[in-house]
Amino acid sequence: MSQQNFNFDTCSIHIGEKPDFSEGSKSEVVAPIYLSTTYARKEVKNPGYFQYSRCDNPTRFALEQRYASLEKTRYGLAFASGLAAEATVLFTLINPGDHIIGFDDLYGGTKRLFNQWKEKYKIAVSLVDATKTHLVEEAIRPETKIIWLETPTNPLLKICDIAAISEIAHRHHILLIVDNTFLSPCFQNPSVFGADIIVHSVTKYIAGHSDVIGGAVMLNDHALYERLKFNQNSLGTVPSPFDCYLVLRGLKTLSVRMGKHQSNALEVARYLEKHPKVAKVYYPGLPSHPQYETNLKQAGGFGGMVSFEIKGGEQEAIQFLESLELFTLAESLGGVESLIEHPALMTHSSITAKEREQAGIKDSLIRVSVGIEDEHDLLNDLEQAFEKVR
Ligand code: P1T
Repeated sequence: MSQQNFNFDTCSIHIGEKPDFSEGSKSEVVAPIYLSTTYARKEVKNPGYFQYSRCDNPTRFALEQRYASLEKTRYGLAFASGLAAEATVLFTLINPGDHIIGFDDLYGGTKRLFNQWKEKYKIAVSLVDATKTHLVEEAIRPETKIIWLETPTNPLLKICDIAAISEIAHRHHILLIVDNTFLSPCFQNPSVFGADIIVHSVTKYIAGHSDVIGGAVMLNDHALYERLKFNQNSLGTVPSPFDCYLVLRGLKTLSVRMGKHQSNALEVARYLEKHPKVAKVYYPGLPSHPQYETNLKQAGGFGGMVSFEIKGGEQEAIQFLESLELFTLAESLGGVESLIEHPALMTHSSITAKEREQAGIKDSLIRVSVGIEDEHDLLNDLEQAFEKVR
């Protein structure tokens, strides 16, 4: 049976880690961590496939094959962080004078990167509310090179229509990039809906245990892959072999983890929706979410991220966050443990107050990465913290 025909759960365990029965091999079931930085050659003019570990490394090679299989693309590339992946994509595609269209509710670090590029290379960036597809088309200029989306977005969990925006992008010869971190390839494959490049902060669900910083890029176009691979090497934005091993290991349980993240998140969202001290809940799995139907159309799940506005403002939010005992007050998301944070003061503090206001990130907003602990323990912890808010 060809590996091409395997389904998601099988790919997430096996692709890239096929035992090698050739003579002299140890036929390992788990990919070894190849630490050697360089590879010997017998003849000066005749190197083997592997030469120097920044260019190619066998553990990374195994991971890159798995990335491609999970996102249903031809190619996968592994990076040292989500932002290293993003910076390599920008470096490859964007030249001075170019124009980028982005969703108005992207991760703060992505917006900071755009802002740096804007100042240094004199490019233009338009951030639009991509839940309204027509606003994306209206923002297009002759010099627009890429459209950059997240769906759901970080932290307001807005959803956009990938297929509709992809049709617009391609009609105007623009590349569509989708950051698929929040749903992971377990619940959504943007390439199936026409996205040209998929990026991930592997640090989150893909690695899944809050012990690796990593990034990924997946795509189908061969020429573009060659350019990105060239820059992955020339910029040196590669992950270590040990990190690649940890991600290969974490990926084996991705779909089991995502199922529990999601069922716990739904419980938390329903609980919050009924709570008298909560002003608003953002979760794509609630029928009250404004783009609930769009998400259903393109994704197999809603994920484990929930955001909400507490009644009051910054003071009440801080009081609540500092009263929690099981939820850990920390940036990041997607690990097995529940994390909680204040976007305006934490993950999105790197953008200006004006940008936060435009995106709708209020001082009362709290973002929850719902882990895979027992749901009753999670709800009890939220309840005791709400009781401490005056
Ligand atoms: O942290 P890093 O692996 O470099 O990934 C950056 C990144 C990219 N895209 C999305 C959607 C992200 O959420 C992130 C990182 N986000 C956090 C650290 C956070 O707490 O939101």
